[in-house]
Amino acid sequence: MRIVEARVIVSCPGRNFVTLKLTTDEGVTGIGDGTLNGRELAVASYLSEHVVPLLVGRDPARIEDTWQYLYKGAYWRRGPVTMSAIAAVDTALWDIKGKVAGLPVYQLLGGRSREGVTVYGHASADTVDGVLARVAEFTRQGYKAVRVQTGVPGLSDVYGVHTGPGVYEPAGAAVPTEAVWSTERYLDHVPGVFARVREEFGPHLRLLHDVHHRLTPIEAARLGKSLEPYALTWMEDPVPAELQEGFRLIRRHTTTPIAVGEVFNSVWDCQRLVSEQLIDYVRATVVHAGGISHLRRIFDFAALYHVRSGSHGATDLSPVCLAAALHLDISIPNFGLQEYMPHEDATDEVFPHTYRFEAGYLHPSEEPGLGVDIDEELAARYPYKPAALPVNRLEDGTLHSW
Ligand code: GCO
Ligand code: MG
Repeated sequence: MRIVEARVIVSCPGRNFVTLKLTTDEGVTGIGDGTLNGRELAVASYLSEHVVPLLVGRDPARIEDTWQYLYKGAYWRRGPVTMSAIAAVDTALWDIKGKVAGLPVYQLLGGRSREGVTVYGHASADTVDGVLARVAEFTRQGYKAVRVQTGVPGLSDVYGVHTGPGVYEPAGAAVPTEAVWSTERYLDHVPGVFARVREEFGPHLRLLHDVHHRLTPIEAARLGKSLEPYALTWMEDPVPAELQEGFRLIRRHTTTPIAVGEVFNSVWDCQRLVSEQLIDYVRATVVHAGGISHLRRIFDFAALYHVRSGSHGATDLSPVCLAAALHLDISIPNFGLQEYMPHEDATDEVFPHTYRFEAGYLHPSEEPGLGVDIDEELAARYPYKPAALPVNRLEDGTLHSW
């Protein structure tokens, strides 16, 4: 079998997505997600200019060899653009392999290790009362784990607080919008929010919080310590993770578990964090970490050190990425949690899929391959719209992490 066509599809059904579609001489197709929020066209052009010409004529069965060919063959290794492009190819090849075998991809990865994939939902609101109502809705829908984010008094626009039904990341403007950030106000506010949530929902609901890279190690240590009475499942991205040694300082001070990795692209980005047991969950994802093949390598490495998976699953990753993540989640031994935010209807229509949510769990598709497709005609009706993520500035105007 040979690949005869590779097409890069950029579409904006609610938000921008980059999808690679491969077709073989026997008419089998496979798709992979290559979306890098806010930098989509860099991956689209990397794929169409530098990767597509190398794929035509290749044997789609040779997944690992193709991965190595694109990784080592580029000479310039790693980085989000390269690794998202490789991920798109890798995911599409697993899709093809599953279809050829007549098996869902998780069967090719070793089969089921659990009955369902436990997911966490996003409860957010400007006020604490508002967020309590949102958490209650999630528990009614059967969620076992909920991420809690609220507004911070004195700050008008804070990461992770939904601005309306179905609206998530405000990647709306071509030029980033700017918000004002105050670490002092934030650290003062957050422990009280979790005190209220625990008081209302008791000890069993799993609670998470995303710090979104905005603290220094000692500030994160203080936050982790102040959250200990509320037994969080994880505190996410407490500091930017370029400085892996920084986590030693956090670890010295708190037993609040730590999840990191949504901006990681390779096993090398988490090598020290994992091998020194400085984190508890690794949040790398199929699309940004080199596809199913490389993410499985990351999870296998993590398993040696009692680190579990906690894959990123925001709506800026397409349903193709989520479908692929579920095949890994159901099969790996060290699964932790999967982030889940339902996509908007327009996105789901462009990417018809057969994974499903039920009572707090997602279930991967049982169809051969990934069990997700792209409706190209519909996709063409949603042209690309430039959209950047916001930036944060401190009250004095200094640029800060968003
Ligand atoms: C999460 C992430 C997202 C990112 C987004 C960036 O935990 O879901 O932090 O909210 O901000 O994926 O594009
Ligand atoms: Mg996050």
